[in-house]
Amino acid sequence: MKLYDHPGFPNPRRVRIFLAEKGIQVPTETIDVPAGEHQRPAYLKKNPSGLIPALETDSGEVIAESASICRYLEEVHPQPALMGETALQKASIDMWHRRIENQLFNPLGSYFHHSTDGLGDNRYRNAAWGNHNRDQALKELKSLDLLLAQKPFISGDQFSVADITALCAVDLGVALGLFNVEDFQYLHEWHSRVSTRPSAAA
Ligand SMILES: N[C@@H](CCC(=O)N[C@@H](CS)C(=O)NCC(=O)O)C(=O)O
Repeated sequence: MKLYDHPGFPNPRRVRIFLAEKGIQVPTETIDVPAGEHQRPAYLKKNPSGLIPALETDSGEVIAESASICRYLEEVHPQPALMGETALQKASIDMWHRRIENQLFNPLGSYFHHSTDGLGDNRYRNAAWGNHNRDQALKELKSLDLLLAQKPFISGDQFSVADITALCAVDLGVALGLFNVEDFQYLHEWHSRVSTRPSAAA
């Protein structure tokens, strides 16, 4: 297997943390996103979406989308389970994972691309849309804070892929200067719990 990656970027980090939790080591190849390598034919041939991460399997298939890469890794390395074991756990983790992606991670990405210099390229920008997404993400953080007052991890008692995606999103929001985790009591406690896991350094 090989992971197309870029150090410091939040979506590839989701996969790197997932791999670290599983104890799997996979060679990585850095795609120079700031230099536009992800939009060049050689990479587009592997992943037509032109985004990272992507995982190339030993048989040469390419899987993109962080959540789908994690799904594949969970299937080929089921333990420790990060996407649930019972039907109910699987559905609950999937539900929270989708919410974190849709209500927090993706809005922060839209804020980054529309309301900041983003990747510094000439793509379409709409600052009002970016700010709307920022507000959506901040609203979701408040809701997560309430949720985490009742349980240690996003989907319940067990650490899961939903926590991984939430951690990468929260760290992105902090890096963008949008909030401090200390401003949210329970989210702050959760953040300390998940950030001190060795995988968080990935
Ligand atoms: N939905 C994709 C999003 C991937 C994504 O947006 N990756 C960013 C890096 S964190 C990227 O490749 N950005 C390049 C660009 O927007 O041109 C996933 O979940 O993996």
